[in-house]
Amino acid sequence: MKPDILLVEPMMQAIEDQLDAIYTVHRLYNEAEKQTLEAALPTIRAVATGGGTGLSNEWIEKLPNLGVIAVNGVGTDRIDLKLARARNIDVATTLGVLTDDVADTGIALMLALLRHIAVGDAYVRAGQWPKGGFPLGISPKGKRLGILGLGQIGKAFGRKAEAFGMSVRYWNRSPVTDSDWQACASPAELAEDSDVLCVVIAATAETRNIVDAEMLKALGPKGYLINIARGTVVDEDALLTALNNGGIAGAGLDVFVNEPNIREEFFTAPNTVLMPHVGSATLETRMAMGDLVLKNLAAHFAGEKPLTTIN
Ligand code: 8YV
Repeated sequence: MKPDILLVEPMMQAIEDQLDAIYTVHRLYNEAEKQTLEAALPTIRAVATGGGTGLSNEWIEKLPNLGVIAVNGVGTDRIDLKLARARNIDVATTLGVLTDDVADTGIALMLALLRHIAVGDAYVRAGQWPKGGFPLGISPKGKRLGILGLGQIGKAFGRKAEAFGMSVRYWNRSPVTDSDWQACASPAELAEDSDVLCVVIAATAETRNIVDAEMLKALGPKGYLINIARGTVVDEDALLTALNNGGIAGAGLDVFVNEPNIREEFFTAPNTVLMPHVGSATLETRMAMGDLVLKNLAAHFAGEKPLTTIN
């Protein structure tokens, strides 16, 4: 008998094939399957889900024998970790395998913003080139990069930005002992001391809207914001106001509140580059993430603690 698992959102076909070979997979993202799930709920001992999707308390309550939530990502902001612990449910992530690709997404957003890549592409396609007048870009060389949240991804972003000649400073909730970069005393001080502010901080109740109107003001009219963390860590009202009023120079955003149905004001906001939450979305990394999800599930069903349990 194959064990029953619940798959909340699609994974790569190659990974889903492996899941199907080992488990009876109930797909929550499949409307027809969702309707007939009731009978299987007590038999489900594991859930695989995405970082941006998580698992609601309502679903945790529906699964009395749940023992592990294997997250295909590193974000756990959509999972009540305390409730999971109280229920003896391990929450395991794909810590470590997506670091570089998420940081690369941030670098790509930054360069796209500074060098008008998306605008330039549209400009050439629209036959505007012969008319001239394409704006000059901004060089990253010699600019100050501020990293809000110096975890693995923040450190990778900083190292990559140094290769472009940027100087790095950061703010982190707890002291960082293994970095020579300058630590700033507060998020606002970091913003004030940055030309580009990269947000890579974990989304928690404490960091909700941490990038607020005050921080954007500190970043200033020449400052650029990059968000590769979660939409909820930025006050979107304040951000849209700052973009529209020239309060900041621009924003590169991979994450938003209420994805994928983001606020339509972003579609027309000036000096923005928008991506559909693709930080870790490369073939190689999604394969590595999927493999780790498979390993974490296998560990659980072998009676062991999943290696990358975080709660
Ligand atoms: C993925 C993420 O897009 O790691 C995370 O928390 O948000 C991303 O890597 C997501 O987990 C895939 O569903």
